Amino acid sequence: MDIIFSPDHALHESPGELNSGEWVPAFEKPERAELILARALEMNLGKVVAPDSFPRGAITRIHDPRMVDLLESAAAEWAELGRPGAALPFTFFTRGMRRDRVPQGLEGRLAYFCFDAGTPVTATSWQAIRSSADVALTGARAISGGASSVFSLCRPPGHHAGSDHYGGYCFLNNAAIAVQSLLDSGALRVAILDVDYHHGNGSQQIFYERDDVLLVNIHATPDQEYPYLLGFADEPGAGAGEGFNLNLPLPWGTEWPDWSAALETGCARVADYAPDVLVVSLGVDTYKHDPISQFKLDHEHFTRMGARIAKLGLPTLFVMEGGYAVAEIGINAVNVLTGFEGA
Ligand code: SP5
Ligand code: ZN
Repeated sequence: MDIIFSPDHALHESPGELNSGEWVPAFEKPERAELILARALEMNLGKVVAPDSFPRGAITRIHDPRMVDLLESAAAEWAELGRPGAALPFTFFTRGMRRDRVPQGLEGRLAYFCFDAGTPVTATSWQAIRSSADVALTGARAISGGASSVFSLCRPPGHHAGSDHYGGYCFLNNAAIAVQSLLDSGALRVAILDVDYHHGNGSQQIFYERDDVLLVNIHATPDQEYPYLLGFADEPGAGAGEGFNLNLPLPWGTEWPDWSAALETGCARVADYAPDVLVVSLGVDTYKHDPISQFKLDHEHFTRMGARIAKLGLPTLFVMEGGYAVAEIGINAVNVLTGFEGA
């Protein structure tokens, strides 16, 4: 399968993050994408294709234009105020606060649109963020054009970003932007299978009231794990979208037998929905040595995951999300893809 990749991803590099109360080097770093690409080439997965530039309108089909503006200008505004480092909020939205007006100042807009302290905007982040959306959109267009599978090697990742909020190392929801472009190009129903260790809260919020997108999420239970405030089992979708969201939360320590049972459940739901296209939000932070995660999958399980997904027999767009065991991220991510192709 083709690999859509842009070297511009490296323009986003977080200066560091808080982990258990300590300032540490960022887990989401440029090496991740470079090592996945190197492994994909080593395994002859396919040819590398540069993304095209898509109009901003493809992004604002999903995201509030005011948030897109903020991501584009935050770093320059931050510097103009004489502040060092990257743009980060100090306060966050909570119960009882106003959601009906966006404050004028930069700090206020960051507080309004950003939901965590792990997602800084640096001077060159926007170009990387935009390129990541273009990588997803280029993959979607290839699928619309008849490709049976494509790997969009997105970085930064996207599934934590909602229509009007960003966080969790994610700025724009690349998978959701791709899904909307698939629908706009003629697909009637699209399913998202999110296998990242963390719940894809952004994707869920975006599609929660829609029946043209089925979202299946397999992830660490929010009772124990980030993003904590969404991703429980009793979130079936609402309105027209009722029945089109399936959360399969699992406890810390989950190993392959329980994880693959959840995958069976999820795949059965996808098959029942009979979508025109499947988009896989591909995180490999379920790996047993992931530094911020607590599932116990090993290399071979990623191969089996890919083979099971292939059995659905659907045109499939893989969109890269998380995975922080950097030394082995290439093996794990590419195992899913070769497992898919070998099935
Ligand atoms: C795309 C993606 O995988 N985003 C993940 C964002 C997670 N960020 C915060 C994780 C906090 C985990 N705390 C772990 C403490 C271990 N010492
Ligand atoms: Zn994750």
